[in-house]
Amino acid sequence: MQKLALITGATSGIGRATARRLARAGYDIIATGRRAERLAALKAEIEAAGGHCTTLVFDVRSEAEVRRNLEPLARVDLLVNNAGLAAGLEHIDRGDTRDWDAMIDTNVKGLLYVTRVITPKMVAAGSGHIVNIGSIAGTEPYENGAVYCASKHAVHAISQAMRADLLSAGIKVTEIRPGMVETEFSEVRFHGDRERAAQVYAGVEPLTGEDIAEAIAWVAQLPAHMNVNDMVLMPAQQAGSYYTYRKP
Ligand code: NDP
Ligand code: 8X3
Repeated sequence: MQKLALITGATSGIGRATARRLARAGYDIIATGRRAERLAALKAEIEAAGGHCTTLVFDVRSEAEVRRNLEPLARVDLLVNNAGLAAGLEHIDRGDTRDWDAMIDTNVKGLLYVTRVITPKMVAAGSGHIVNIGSIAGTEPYENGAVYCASKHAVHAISQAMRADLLSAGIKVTEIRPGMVETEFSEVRFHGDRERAAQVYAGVEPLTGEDIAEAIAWVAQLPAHMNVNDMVLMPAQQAGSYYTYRKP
């Protein structure tokens, strides 16, 4: 039977690259996100290359939308919980609480809503693999990033706990925790300020969405008895949240 991969946040960056990569690996793809046109373009691209892609347009922050879209799915072999964002980069006394809500509602609650619908299907099937996209921010909190870092610390804790919860059901849980990846992430963080976003990557050769997709495709194809629990990936010029070597 054809394997089915569900990827949240497939309209851009890591999620879109993962949908393309897993389609090339032979998965049928369910690509989700809020931007319908981008999902339609991705579907056309995957199908032109001989793959299969279904698209679902919904906001992971809405439990009702998540349930309406995902409950009808018969089965999912691989769930990539990728949808997420950073919004703002401010000291705690100046942060915008709307940014905080967006990050917590998307990165934490959205991941939980999706997981709550998909895991019973995997438990019933007696197999499955969940890949949560965490971050190095999930273990290394940095100045100006309290709420984003808190949301990724939550993903780190949830990943470890759900791995234990799902162990006896034969479901693997992998957390992929990237450092700097050049996607639309910084543009979103700076509310559309492209110049400021470009500065994040100045003097560095960052990872790409394709690099992370390669790692996801690798962990997904390991033999049944073998799991990667936690994978940290960084550009060669980065050693953690606090250390980046920028070429002059
Ligand atoms: P992008 O901004 O390029 O992609 C984010 C994706 O998430 C988009 O497809 C977007 O789709 C989706 N998304 C955001 N909010 C929602 C929502 N409310 N409902 C549904 N989908 C949503 O960033 P990245 O690819 O870099 O980010 C992907 C993940 O990787 C995030 O969880 C991020 O925290 C994590 N990460 C990124 C790093 C980086 O340096 N780039 C490093 C470490 C982790 P749409 O807007 O169409 O809904
Ligand atoms: C994204 C990487 O360093 O901006 O999670 O937090 S960082």
